[in-house]
Amino acid sequence: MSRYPTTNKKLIDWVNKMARLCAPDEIVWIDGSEVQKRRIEEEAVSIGELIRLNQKSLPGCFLHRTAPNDVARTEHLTFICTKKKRDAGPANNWMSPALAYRKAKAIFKGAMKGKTMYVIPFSMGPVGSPFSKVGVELTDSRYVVLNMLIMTKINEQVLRHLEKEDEFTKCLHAKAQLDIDKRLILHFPEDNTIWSVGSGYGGNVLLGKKCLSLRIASFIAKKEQWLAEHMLVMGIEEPNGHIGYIAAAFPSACGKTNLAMLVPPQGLKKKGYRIWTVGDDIAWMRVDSDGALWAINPEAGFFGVAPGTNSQTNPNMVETIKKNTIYTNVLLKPDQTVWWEGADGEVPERGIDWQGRPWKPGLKDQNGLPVKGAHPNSRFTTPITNCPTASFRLEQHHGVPISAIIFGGRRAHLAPLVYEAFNWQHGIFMGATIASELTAAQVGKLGQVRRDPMAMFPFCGYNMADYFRHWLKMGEKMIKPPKIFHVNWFRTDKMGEFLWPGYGENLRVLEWVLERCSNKVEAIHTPIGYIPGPADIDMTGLKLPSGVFEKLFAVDRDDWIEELKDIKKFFKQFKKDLPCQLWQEYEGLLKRLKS
Ligand code: GTP
Ligand code: SPV
Ligand code: MN
Repeated sequence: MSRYPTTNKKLIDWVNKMARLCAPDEIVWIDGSEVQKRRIEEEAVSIGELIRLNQKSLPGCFLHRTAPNDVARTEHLTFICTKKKRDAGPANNWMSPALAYRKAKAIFKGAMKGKTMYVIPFSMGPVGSPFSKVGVELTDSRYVVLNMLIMTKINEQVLRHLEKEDEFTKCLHAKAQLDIDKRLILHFPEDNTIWSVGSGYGGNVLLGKKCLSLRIASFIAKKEQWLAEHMLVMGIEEPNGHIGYIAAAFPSACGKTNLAMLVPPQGLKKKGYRIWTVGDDIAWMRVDSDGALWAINPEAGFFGVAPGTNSQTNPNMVETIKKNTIYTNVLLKPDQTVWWEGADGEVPERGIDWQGRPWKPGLKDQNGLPVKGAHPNSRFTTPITNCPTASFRLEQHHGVPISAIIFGGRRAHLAPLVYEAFNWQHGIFMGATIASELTAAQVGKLGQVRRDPMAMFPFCGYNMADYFRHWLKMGEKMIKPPKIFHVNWFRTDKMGEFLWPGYGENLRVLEWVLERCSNKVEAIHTPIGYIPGPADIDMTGLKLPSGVFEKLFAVDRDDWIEELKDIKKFFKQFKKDLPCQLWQEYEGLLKRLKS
């Protein structure tokens, strides 16, 4: 038998070339088998890369700790390496391909000495679907291998596909010294290549996720006329059996996972709604022959935020992560189970924190600040098939038809609970002007508001001005484009308390969204878009304090005029490249606000 499970010469040559650079002791091809997975788990446990959790209460579950300086995506070390700087655009860090390869080569050189290089052929999306893309990741991390086994499709079919078609995304990863000064996350869209070195954190190293499925895929999607988006996809089944599917883009740690598998609140339960989860982070969408927009989730698992996950906020996720789950940077309890801030049950009396240090409640650091048991960006990796609400259409090659597109963010002030765009072009302006407060999902200043168009600011693999133009053009390709909405679950009162209870209650808003899509309900015209009338959101079983509903939907003209100044500044950085339609929308909004 050949040394390789493939005859794809391009693949074999590339693996050998990268092996010469990284100098591993051996090369192991990952085949997706249970036997091989078990062996890698054993090895990871024996060298301390994973901790086996209590197999009675958490069968097939493990804990992993990353280096303390390696706990979130490092956007300042993430680059788009196109030949021309203009093609990366002002919203991306850019490096010339020649310099990027040279810099990274110096770090990759010999980085796998004494280690194994794993070769992971994977598919994003069902193999053979017109949506799907194949990649191959080379890595020296068993943690990456085991996560990729959950997050992507790895099996015989992928290799068979590579026999017929030799195009694939070349993904190279090495932990190297895990030194932040020698860390680079490089994308070469023109070469269909990703190089990531010096990190062991999810978003930096599970290269099928943000790197391939958003940055590289968005670049391909523009060329091939489809959309690769930072969106959840969910179906809402009405009692008559009709399922309305929505796609929603919120920035990192702003509620996609939670919305994608919500449980209908008490008051709406009797209506008999049922939720179907298609995806919680990424959507690939195409216009099909019927002129409608269809979406798939290219991922096979969730890489979800742990803190705040409990039976009240997200009972479906609590169920999902009971087995075959890898926990990262959470607290280890004495009974070998796990805990995080906002988990179910009592706060444990003691445990081992995410940095491997003894922990107890009330612990303070040198500055007198509380020490968290779990890192705020601690996460779990878990198969979507574990999820009680997993859609029955996950394997369908054409995906699901999208009725509504929703944009949103974390805005303590300004943005109402929900408003609807007047039309597609206005909706693109709405998406292009999303702003949100920074969260623990990225290294940076927590709470600071930044503009995050379509929640893609850190993930667009090309010039965002061209990206906006692409969105505008996609609207023209559809016979009946989805309606576009904006939501904000995070508006607060003067005390900083959330005005809206969120989570399952968000279904009340989605109900209005779907009713708007099927023209079942009227709306009120405001300068920023349509909002629901006071009786149009079903509030059965939910009592908001008096005046709160009005606060949730208030549109403050002065605040919006102020906001437009920031939008103008943001748009201006794209200079002449920004589509004129967005300036038209800007002027239109300003005029409506001033009239
Ligand atoms: P990424 O995986 O980083 O892309 O994030 P995500 O958008 O999937 O965010 P996720 O659903 O994991 O939510 C992140 C945080 O927001 C968690 O701490 C949640 O508890 C909180 N959250 C989610 N939905 C709501 C909501 O409706 N209201 C409020 N107040 N908080 C929410
Ligand atoms: C995000 O930050 O948007 C995530 C987690 O979904 S990561 O995969 O790390 O990017
Ligand atoms: Mn995300």
